[in-house]
Amino acid sequence: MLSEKNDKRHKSSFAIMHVAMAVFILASCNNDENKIEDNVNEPVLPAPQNLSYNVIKAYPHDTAAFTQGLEWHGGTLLESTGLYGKSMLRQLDLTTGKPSRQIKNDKEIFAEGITVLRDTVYQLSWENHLVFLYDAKSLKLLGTKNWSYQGWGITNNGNTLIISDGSDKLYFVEPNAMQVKNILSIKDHMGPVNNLNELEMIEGYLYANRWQYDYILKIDPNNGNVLATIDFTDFLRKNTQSDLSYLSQNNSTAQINGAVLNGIAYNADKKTIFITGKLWPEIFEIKLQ
Ligand SMILES: [Ca+2]
Repeated sequence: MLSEKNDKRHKSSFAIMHVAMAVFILASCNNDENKIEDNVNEPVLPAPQNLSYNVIKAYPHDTAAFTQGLEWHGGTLLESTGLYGKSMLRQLDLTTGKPSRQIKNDKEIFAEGITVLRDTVYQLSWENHLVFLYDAKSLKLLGTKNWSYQGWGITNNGNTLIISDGSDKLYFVEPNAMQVKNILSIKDHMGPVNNLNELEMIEGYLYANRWQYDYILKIDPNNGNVLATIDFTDFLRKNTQSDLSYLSQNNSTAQINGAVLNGIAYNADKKTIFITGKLWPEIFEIKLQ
């Protein structure tokens, strides 16, 4: 796309450039950004909106869980946790925060995001280039599939898996052959948005954690434009009932830095969203306003 745009620019005459500049000035004056896009072929996105929310409830969360994926399925939460030797798929008991069932990955696997598509749980791994498939009811391992890129976050739109790899790209993937059908570049008014991590499809829009940023992005799945952000700055400290001193013990900066916002799961029946972070003491249920 970029080279195509550049070619077009090189072919432009001075006359066209002058017209384009005049249109740009006019468009700037009346603040109509769509007009800029139409006339100079240089998309200018509006800054994302800020979506507000209410916190409905807090549930206990295992402070050892390095949360990489969260999914609401069958009336409960499924969680995938990372780190070598500690990676697992678990079904959570929301009243205690403890797993009611857990399936450990082999110690050389660093697990990442999960999603449920047609009663199959797909669990990514970070750099192992493997996707693990489980029966969503029994959590029995069904097999593995190969994946060419890093695995960070995963969701689906009912037919197609949607996978992040830590870049600004989202991969739309046919689940049987794990064949990439489309690659979407995610961008906002400042340019490409990288570090895309845990994902969730909510009412036709993609929501994404961005690694080491305290907000969730709302993305248009048709063009990759960031439409809105949901601000979680200082969210845990403001909303927790727990003592957070364990996150700063032994001068463990790695632990501090690791305990980032990650985990989005949508309960379509209640239209609420579960959010948490790595090593967080709670999972929070929120509702967008
Ligand atoms: Ca999710």
